[in-house]
Amino acid sequence: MADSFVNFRQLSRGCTVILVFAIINILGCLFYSMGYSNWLVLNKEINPKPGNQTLGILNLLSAEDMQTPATTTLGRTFEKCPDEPPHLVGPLRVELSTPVSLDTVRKENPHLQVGGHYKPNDCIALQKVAVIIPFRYREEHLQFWLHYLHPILQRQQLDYGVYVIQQHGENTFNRAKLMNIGYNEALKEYDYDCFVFSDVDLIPMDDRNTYRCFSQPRHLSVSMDKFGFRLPYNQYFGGVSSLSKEQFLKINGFPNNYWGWGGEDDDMYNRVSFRGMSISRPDGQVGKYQMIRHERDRLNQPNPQRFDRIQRTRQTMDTDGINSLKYEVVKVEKNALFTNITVEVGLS
Ligand code: UD2
Ligand code: MN
Repeated sequence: MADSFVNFRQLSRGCTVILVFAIINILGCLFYSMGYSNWLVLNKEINPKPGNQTLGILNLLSAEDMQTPATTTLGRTFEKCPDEPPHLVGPLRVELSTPVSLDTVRKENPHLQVGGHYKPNDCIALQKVAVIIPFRYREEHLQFWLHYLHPILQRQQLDYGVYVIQQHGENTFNRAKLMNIGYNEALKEYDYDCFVFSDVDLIPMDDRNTYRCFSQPRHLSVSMDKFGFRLPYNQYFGGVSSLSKEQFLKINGFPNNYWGWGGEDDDMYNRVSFRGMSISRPDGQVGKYQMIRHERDRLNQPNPQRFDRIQRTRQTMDTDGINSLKYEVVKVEKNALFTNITVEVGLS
């Protein structure tokens, strides 16, 4: 009897232990599933996917989200940036008498990534923009450009990179070919969807002039001090322009055969209109620019063939452009403020 009593007590103690263990388990499961489902709801609200009603971790993260891990952390998915960036200030004062050192510009822009890249850290940029600058022997202009443009492009909440395409050697300058090279080289690095082509000496005087692409090719530098803040002629497309990847390919890019100063911008205008597109522009206030004063460069004299060439765009544009581009990269250097690509463009 005493033995069976002990056995019975041992048995009931064993049952209690099992029961307590089971309760802990059930509570644990309940707690976990509540927390887990809250996490799912949170994600669904922040990143609603219409038409996709299946709940599951993988379904909540689209392929696009997975390709941009910097903007997506577990349990925290950012919204797209607003159409109108909230920190723009409008008209800007541009002061070009005192040079700014690259060291100063670096300190002014602590959020840049190597190679002169940036993307907003609190929203997903609407476009991925490569800014292409044709360049040779204009160091002081480039310093001003970087000093003014980096803060503007960051306020515009762009996912952008700056590419300075430097012509190697002492041959005649070829601005348009350098633009094509910039397009090609930038795309090797990142999946850009928009390309802004800018002279190194042009500083915007209003940050509402967004360096992005529009439904039609864009001419951004519409009112410049050097032309008395007016458009010199309606077809004028020089200075700063933007084209989406599709628009650029539709016109076969820039011409490669304009050596020396002039004409290549008019050829671009022709290409755009021959492909049935029009030019979009900001208004005269938003499109104000200052050009850093300069002399004509020694190796960029006016191209005497330019008048003939712009008469023949229709015949030449299909065979002269991004599809016929040939060049050699001499070196690629990445510094804190831009990616410098030195290229051999060949002879005129
Ligand atoms: C006008 C146009 C420009 C282009 C050019 C004709 C404006 C504001 N710009 O510029 O877009 O159509 O006429 O080709 O009207 N560069 C160098 N090193 C050189 C030479 C040129 O870096 O030795 C680059 C630099 O980015 C410069 C650009 O090429 O800003 C255009 O050359 P420019 O500034 O001498 O010509 P500009 O002001 O007449
Ligand atoms: Mn100029």
